[in-house]
Amino acid sequence: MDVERTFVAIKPDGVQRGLISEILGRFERKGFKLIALKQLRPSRDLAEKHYGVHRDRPFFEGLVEFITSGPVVAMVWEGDGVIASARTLIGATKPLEANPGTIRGDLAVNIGRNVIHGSDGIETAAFEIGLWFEPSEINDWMPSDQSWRSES
Ligand code: DAT
Ligand code: MG
Repeated sequence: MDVERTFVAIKPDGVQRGLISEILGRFERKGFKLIALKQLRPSRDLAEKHYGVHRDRPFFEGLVEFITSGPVVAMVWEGDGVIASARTLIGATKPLEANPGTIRGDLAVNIGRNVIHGSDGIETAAFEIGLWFEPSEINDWMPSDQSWRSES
């Protein structure tokens, strides 16, 4: 399994509902490594680029309005297979269809307020990390228990 990096963001609803520690804790306890973290209110330009693939969808305008409505907690997590695993931890896009045990399954009911974003593939992850973070904001560090964090 390759060491990957993925972009994860707690959306304004997650921040305002006081779910930051709950969500961060799930990634931390899983064993992934946090290598970048900041809180920011995204600009419209950033939001439109981030959700560019959805530009022609009917929900696009509402999505951009929502994600720019307040602070977001933006993160980069690193680890073996972290891109797909983060998506598993997050759960299905529609919270009512997300499995119990997932973040959306446990903490959300509304597709337009589904608490968290996670990159959906290798290319998207690289694009989103570069969009949200300067290289100098990403910390390459070695936890003392690094060898416990991989499969072999
Ligand atoms: P995901 O966030 O699971 O990657 P996505 O990339 O398909 O889902 O969509 C991005 C976000 O857009 C999603 O988290 C919530 C919103 N969204 C998606 N489909 C929607 C819909 N049918 N109605 C309203 N919002 C929607
Ligand atoms: Mg997506």
